[in-house]
Amino acid sequence: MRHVLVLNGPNLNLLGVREPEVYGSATLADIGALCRAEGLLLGLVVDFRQTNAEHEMLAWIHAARGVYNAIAINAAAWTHTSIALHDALKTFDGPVVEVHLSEPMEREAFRHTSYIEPLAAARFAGMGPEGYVRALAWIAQSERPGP
Ligand code: CA2
Repeated sequence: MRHVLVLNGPNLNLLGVREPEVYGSATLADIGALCRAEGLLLGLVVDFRQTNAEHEMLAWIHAARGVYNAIAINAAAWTHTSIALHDALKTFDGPVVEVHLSEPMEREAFRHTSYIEPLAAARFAGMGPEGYVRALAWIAQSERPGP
């Protein structure tokens, strides 16, 4: 079985509780359950995590090398600020897929820079929790052995 690490950054633990007009009504636990269920259908084991501590996110990425086949990440605000996250993701040996619930490019100018995008193999944004499903489907098809 292929193993996928799905990472979520700061404040995403508040999903479904605050700002439903921006991020929808699904909680992070709902999205985690959706990802695990979709993973079963796609033949992926999904490890779904969230942290508000950047050092913890960096440690998870460092430890992912050689353990997980791919990373899907909604880095939340760190997307727009963290060169440390960019550098850590660069050390990972599998594909990195960038995910956002909203489309940052259609929001405030300070969200228009992504430090994840230059190293992301794919990006899904602006489709709510479906973006996570699309990321897993992309990972499943990208790693399927050729004919
Ligand atoms: O659209 C996304 O998924 C974002 O990554 C969400 C981040 C934002 O900084 C990015 O620009 C786009 C913010 C996550 C904060 O989540 C909250 C959820 C509920 C209430 C307050 C914040």
